[in-house]
Amino acid sequence: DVETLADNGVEPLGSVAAAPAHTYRAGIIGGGFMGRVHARAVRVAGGRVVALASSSPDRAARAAADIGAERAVESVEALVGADDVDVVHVCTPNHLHHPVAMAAVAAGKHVVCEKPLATSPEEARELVDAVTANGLVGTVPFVYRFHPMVREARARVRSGEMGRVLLTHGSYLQDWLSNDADNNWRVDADLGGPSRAFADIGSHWCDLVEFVTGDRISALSGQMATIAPNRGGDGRVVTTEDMATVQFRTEAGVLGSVVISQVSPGRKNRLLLEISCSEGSLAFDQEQPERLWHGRRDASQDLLRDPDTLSAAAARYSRLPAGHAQGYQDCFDAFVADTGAAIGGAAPDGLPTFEDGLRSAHVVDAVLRSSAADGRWEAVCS
Ligand code: NAI
Ligand code: SOE
Repeated sequence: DVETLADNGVEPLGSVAAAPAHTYRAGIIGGGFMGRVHARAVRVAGGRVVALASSSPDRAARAAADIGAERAVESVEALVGADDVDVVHVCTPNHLHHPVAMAAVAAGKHVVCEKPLATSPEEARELVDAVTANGLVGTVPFVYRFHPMVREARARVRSGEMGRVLLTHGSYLQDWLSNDADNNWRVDADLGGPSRAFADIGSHWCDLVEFVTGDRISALSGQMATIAPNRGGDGRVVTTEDMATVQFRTEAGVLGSVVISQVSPGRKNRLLLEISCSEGSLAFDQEQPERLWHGRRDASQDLLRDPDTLSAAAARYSRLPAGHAQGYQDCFDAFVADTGAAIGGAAPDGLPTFEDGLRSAHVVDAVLRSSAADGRWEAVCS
């Protein structure tokens, strides 16, 4: 009853084609937005969603039926201990990432753990050490890395054709908390962790800028603000931030800044990354993922994803011909396929691992420290 990525008849993503065949029987924990997206990606990669657990047996049963998992299991413990689960996907609120992923590793499972990998660098480090010690694969869905035009930007910067990186800047703006009555588990520090907006979405931006440039943020000055301290009407004061502004410098001495907000009306999921280099500029907007702006002094270009004309790195993640739009789910499909390839022994370029989750936890920690000290410059630990 074991399916493999190679023999199930699903046309593999480019990166998977070369991977050895192996099993990918997923157990998903958490049946919300991400549970559904992960389940689709597992199937596209040729795997099976054999089990699903959620916050109660009832919710698990409903989510399993909705998502199409083969069975619902009554508890997280039962799922991580199930003999027919090869890979545990942790899609729960943030405070559970560390304990659930640790339990999965202890049971000998590979783990895909949602971001933030943990709510502190110490716990993220424990997870890195645990997968390493047990020879398991641990990945974190920093999925914007899988947009072909992000790969194109990376290839252009890394090849040297853009010249020297001079400045990186951008923003990640959302509006789903812009009314004071808007609420979600992410708002509660006990469930979401001490940083909300920055850990939730700033983490993606910082991962992306480091991924594209290959240069790490070494020090930063950040400020956080909470504009709606009484969400939910339960009398509890909200301690997590609605917005953050961060200026930083990198190991290579490049300056940068980013603005993070979950209270910017009209902006749904607008991650904008712009890189100014000596020979030109590049800009990627997550809401226009088929495009990459390449600015030049003489003639700027809005490049459209086209596997026939872009770099091999962008073509590798192009599942569809030019003009047939790819998007968010495609990124997850590629991410899970590459996770499967890694489990099979391959080393897909740019696969975000627990090490990247730890890295992100350090960046978040530096922003929290800096903001608490009124914007004092803080080193990002590594
Ligand atoms: P959600 O609120 O839609 O779903 C959370 C699920 O966890 C629900 O099904 C809930 O019943 C379940 N859950 C709650 N307590 C549980 C418990 N004790 N045991 C088992 N299950 C429990 O949240 P969403 O949007 O799916 O987010 C989940 C995680 O995914 C978060 O950590 C978030 O940061 C991350 N995420 C990542 C994205 C990405 O692009 N990589 C996108 C969206 C979310
Ligand atoms: C909510 O802010 C959210 O779903 C994040 O949790 C995801 O990581 C981001 O990709 C989209 O927005």
